Formats: sequence, structure tokens, C-alpha cells
Amino acid sequence: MKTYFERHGALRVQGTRLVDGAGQPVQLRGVSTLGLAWYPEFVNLGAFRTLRDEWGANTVRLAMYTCEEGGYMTDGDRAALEALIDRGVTLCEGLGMYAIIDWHILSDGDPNIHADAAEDFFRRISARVAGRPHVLYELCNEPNGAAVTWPVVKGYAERIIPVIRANAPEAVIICGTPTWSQDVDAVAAAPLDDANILYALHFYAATHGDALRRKAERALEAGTPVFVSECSICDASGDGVIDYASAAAWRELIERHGLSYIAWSLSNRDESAALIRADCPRTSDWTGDELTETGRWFRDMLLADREK
Ligand code: IDC
Repeated sequence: MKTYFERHGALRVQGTRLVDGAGQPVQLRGVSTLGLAWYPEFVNLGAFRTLRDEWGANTVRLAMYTCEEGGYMTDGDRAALEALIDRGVTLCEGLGMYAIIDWHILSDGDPNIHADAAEDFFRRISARVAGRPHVLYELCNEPNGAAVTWPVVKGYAERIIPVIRANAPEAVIICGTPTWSQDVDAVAAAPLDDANILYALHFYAATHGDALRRKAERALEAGTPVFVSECSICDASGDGVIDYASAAAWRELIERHGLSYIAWSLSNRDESAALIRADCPRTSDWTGDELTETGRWFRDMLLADREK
């Protein structure tokens, strides 16, 4: 059977949708690593193959924190982090999956704080992976803070996009949005001047309900392409109880609009969002029993979407 990448190849944005070269709508579906510095062992062939073959995933997001412990801008080993990204990109390529390179800002709420380093990072990484159309770029995970409005985020994106475009003129880019990538409805008034951009919408179902779903609907109605580049069904701390009713409503919205979605996170950390149970030492070939409730929920969703 052909891989999802073999079937669709290079992607682009058309209207609010991600489409392939023939203009056919595609839906990227997969999982995100937790911080690459924290769980590097999950970036392995068996893990990604299990996600592809047993879960139906077609995409892996490689999350590189900037300012948390072990981050690119703090005490992280930059060469080791970049090597992990290279490895993840190459594994995805071999498996016919898409890869998202995520500059994972979080406590550094304003992406402009480290824009010089981000420029340098994206310049080098896009040069290294140039010509590999399975790679997508995520400019800034979750801008946040009262002063970090859409124009502020947009200013940052306008610095980084040309740097990537110099090496990857056609690549698909995902841009974070204010309020931890929730304010997708702020974009339509002043979108980025680039054809191949989608805007990140992140949700944690036990925290984010109807109000955020309405924001998503408003953004789509206004013509803004939306990509759910991170989500889970617990609360926004990554822990706490799962809200299955809200999760079902999110799933319905995703399917109705054919949105791409990525589940947080590929790890066995002792928290609700982890997809693998904390007492499971395996880094691939997990049985159903070795998955958390969240893991099983996303595997079911991905498997149901697999043949699309
Ligand atoms: C969380 C991790 C947790 C880690 C924390 C660091 O799940 O293990 O200790 O980051 O601050 C996001 C962020 C994502 C968060 C996640 C859950 O993008 O980095 O991961 N979350 O809090 N946005 C909303 C929720």
C-alpha cells in the first residue's frame, strides 16, 4: 500500500484547506513528541512505524522547546537537539510520513524575544532539509501574554518566513496565534502575505469548550486556514481528568472541516496527556494496554480516519 506521502506529495494551501498537487484535500493526522530534550528515545524507527502502521498516523511533530529546561535558548545542547530533528525528519521521510519542525515557545510568550536565534535556526534547518517536501515548519508554538497580540506575532512571522522561503519556497508553514494559539479569529483582519500558511489552533478539551470551538468556526468562516498542531482531551496543564463530551465535540468539528490534527504527546510522562503509560518502558510496538486513556482515544480517532 502506498504511504500517505506517496499518495499526496508536496502540499499547499487552497482556501482554508491543505491540498495536494492535484488539488485534493488532505488531512495531516498524527502525534507530537514531548520536548525532544526530555524524551529523545521516542524518536526512533519502531515508534514512528508503530504510529503509522498500528495507529494510522501520517505525521509526526518534532517539538523543540526554546525556554523550558533543556531548551534551545536555555541550557539545551543545540547540536543534539538539531540532530534529533534531523533524525525525526529522516525517519518520517523513510516511512512516507510528514514531519513538522516546531519552534516550541511557551514561557517565552513573545516570539520576538528570541527572533534572532529563531531566524538563524530556521535558516540552517531549512537549508539542510531543502527539497524534502514532507517537511512543514511551525514558527512559534504558543505565543502568549497580554501584549502579544496578532500584529506582534505577525511581525515575528514576517521576519522568519522569508528566511525559510529562501530555501523552501513552497513549503507549508504553520504560524502560532495569540493566547496559546487560540486566537485564530484575529488573523482574518490582517493575514500574512504568503500563499502557503496555516494558523495554529490548540485545544485541551477539558479546558477549552464551546467558546474556542466558536472561535474556530468564525476563523474558518472568515477564510482563515486552521491547523490543529497540538491538542489533547485532558486539561491545559497536560494533566487532570479527560472530558469525553468536549473531546467528542472537538472531534466532530475536526472531521466536519477536515482539519489536520496532532495529539500531544508521544511520551510516557506521568500525566494525562501522555499517550503511553508511565509504567511502560517500551518506546515502540505498544499494546493497547500500554496506552493511556488519552493514547487509546487518539489511536481510535486516527484509525477511524486512516482510509481517508
Ligand atoms: C507541557 C507538558 C509538561 C511540561 C510542560 C512544561 O505536557 O509535561 O512540564 O509543558 O511547561 C501546551 C504547550 C505544551 C504543554 C501542554 C500541556 O504547548 O508545551 O506541555 N500545553 O500543558 N499548551 C497548552 C497545553
